[in-house]
Amino acid sequence: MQSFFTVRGISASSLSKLLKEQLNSLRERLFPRLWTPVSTVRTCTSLSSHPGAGPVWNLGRLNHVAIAVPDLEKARAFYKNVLGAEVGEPVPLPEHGVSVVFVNLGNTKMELLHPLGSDSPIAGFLKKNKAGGMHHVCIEVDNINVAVMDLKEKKIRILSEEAKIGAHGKPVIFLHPSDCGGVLVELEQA
Ligand SMILES: [Co+2]
Repeated sequence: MQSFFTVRGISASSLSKLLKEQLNSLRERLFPRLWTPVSTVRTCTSLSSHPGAGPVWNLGRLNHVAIAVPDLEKARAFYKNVLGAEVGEPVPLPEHGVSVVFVNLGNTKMELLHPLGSDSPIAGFLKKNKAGGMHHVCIEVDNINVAVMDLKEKKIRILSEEAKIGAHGKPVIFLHPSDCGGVLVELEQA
């Protein structure tokens, strides 16, 4: 639609086009690296398969951050009494070789892990990190089996052949830290 409003002989539509072009070139100069399309971002709103594109999986919420601690009671007391967090009792999980204290943070939780039994997966970690340290982060996925297939295809190393039942009774996998920016990443079926 043609506008009759003009500024010094320039119509409103060409003025707005001119301004838009100026703004875009300014934006490209100021934020060259941010000036990329965001269409590749996947969210959990679409849980179905995309026809023709093969099965898909989506990353969801941060489920927990796991911290390996050399002294579970001391770590529990720190989060409870010093930081004032909502902290549970220690829970022995012999099938996973750990005792766990859950720290509830509202939007996510932390898990304080301490070795249990002779074959604990975090004993070696504590040997290398005497004061303890961040052991892994756990992110939810909507379809863990499809995630496994897709990640294998993308040459991301997975620490088990297939998903196993994790500490919350749900299937989990662990991705090799060297393929994930130096952090052990656990994916858990939501
Ligand atoms: Co975990």
